[in-house]
Amino acid sequence: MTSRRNFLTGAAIVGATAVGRSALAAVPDIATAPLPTANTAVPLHPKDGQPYQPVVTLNGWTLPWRMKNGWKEFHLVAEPVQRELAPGMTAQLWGYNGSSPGPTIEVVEGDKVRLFVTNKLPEHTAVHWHGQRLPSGMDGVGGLTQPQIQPGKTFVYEFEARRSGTFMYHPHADEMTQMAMGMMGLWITHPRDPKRTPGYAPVDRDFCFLLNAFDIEPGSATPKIMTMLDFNLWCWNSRVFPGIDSLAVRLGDRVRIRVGNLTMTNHPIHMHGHEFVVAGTDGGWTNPASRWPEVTADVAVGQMRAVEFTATEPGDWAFHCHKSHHTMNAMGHDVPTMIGVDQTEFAKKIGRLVPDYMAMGDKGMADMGAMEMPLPDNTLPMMTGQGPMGALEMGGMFTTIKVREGLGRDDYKDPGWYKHPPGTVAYEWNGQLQNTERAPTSRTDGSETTQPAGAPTWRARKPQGGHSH
Ligand SMILES: [Cu+2]
Repeated sequence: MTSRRNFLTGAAIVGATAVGRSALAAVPDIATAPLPTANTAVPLHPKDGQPYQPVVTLNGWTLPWRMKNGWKEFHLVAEPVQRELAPGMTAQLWGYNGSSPGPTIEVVEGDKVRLFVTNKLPEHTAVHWHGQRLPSGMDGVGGLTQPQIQPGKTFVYEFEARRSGTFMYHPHADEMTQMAMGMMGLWITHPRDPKRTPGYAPVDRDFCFLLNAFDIEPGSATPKIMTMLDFNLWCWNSRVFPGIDSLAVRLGDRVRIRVGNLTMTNHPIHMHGHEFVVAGTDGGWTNPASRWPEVTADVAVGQMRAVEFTATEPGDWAFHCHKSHHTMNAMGHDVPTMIGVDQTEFAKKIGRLVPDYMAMGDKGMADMGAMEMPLPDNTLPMMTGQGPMGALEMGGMFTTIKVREGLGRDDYKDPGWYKHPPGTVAYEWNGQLQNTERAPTSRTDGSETTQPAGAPTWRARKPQGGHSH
């Protein structure tokens, strides 16, 4: 983290001299992602214009701008990028300014925004500004509202940021390819007058990220773009656990998390330890009277949900998609269910033909988390990530919200694992166990029985070879 801060300080000095040069230029400088590109950058506080609390883009960064004659000018470059999805796997993607997703764009309601878009892809593109009110011709639908931006060309978009809220940008040209390759980004419009913006309330920490998915065959690096549903890498901002940074939150902070979905399926985003309300969508801030408490918010395809809560509970709280397949990864879906199948004899026979053969999954898939299996290069195992209590058995849309006392205002670095107060951790029972009693089952005639008629008897094979009923 220290090295990243040093780097950012260095970048700011370089940037200051570069701005002097580019102030004379017609097109703003091209900012590229700070290195390492997959780290969460410190929030970019506005150096001019209206003040606001900047967002923190999870494993991402905010695009610097320049002011020119009353316009806030940005320069996006659509280009091939390399993205580390998690340690051990780097993908060949398409993105903007050196990263996928592209940098977050932050403006203030009422800003006049000018965006230069340069196409360095091998095919045409166009950028759609999802959710914005703008002139139809600035909406970025290639072929409908503008000609496509051909390779090597630069287009200019100009519009006023009319409404505060959370938006997205993505190509509206060969979307299937370009979004499957990772082209997307977030756009935040901060309110000009926070006190007079219905439904809006300031927060201490304001996080944002996009849900995206890739289908990359084990051992390769380029997504398969024809995949419609059967993706094998479920990402937040093109990262999978344990590559997704934790969200560091100070105890007592009011927190907003903005989540946009540009995958091909919905994701019920679930938070442990706290309740939240959906305070905003890509349509705007919700009416406070319309809100109800939730611990899971379903984010449908092409939707954004801004959830808000007060971090009152110290600890390491899991925060993840509730579709269990989306918190795991790779391996594909072709693995048969082997639970309860005794593979001993089968494995012996196969072992004669294939010496490295391993029987797996007969007690569930949890063994896989601790097992180091040989994998092709540039492949993520199905479940990795070590927690303080053992293997975490997660590998996709999963991270933790780390609520701690006394964090600094702009301190987002990982505070390490939570130190539980004595007597607050689930523990093993070492006393006597009573015989299990079956609850009585009602019959339709009103009489009761302790055993349903014709109930089957189960024989489960225990790991140590013992038997029980
Ligand atoms: Cu999901």
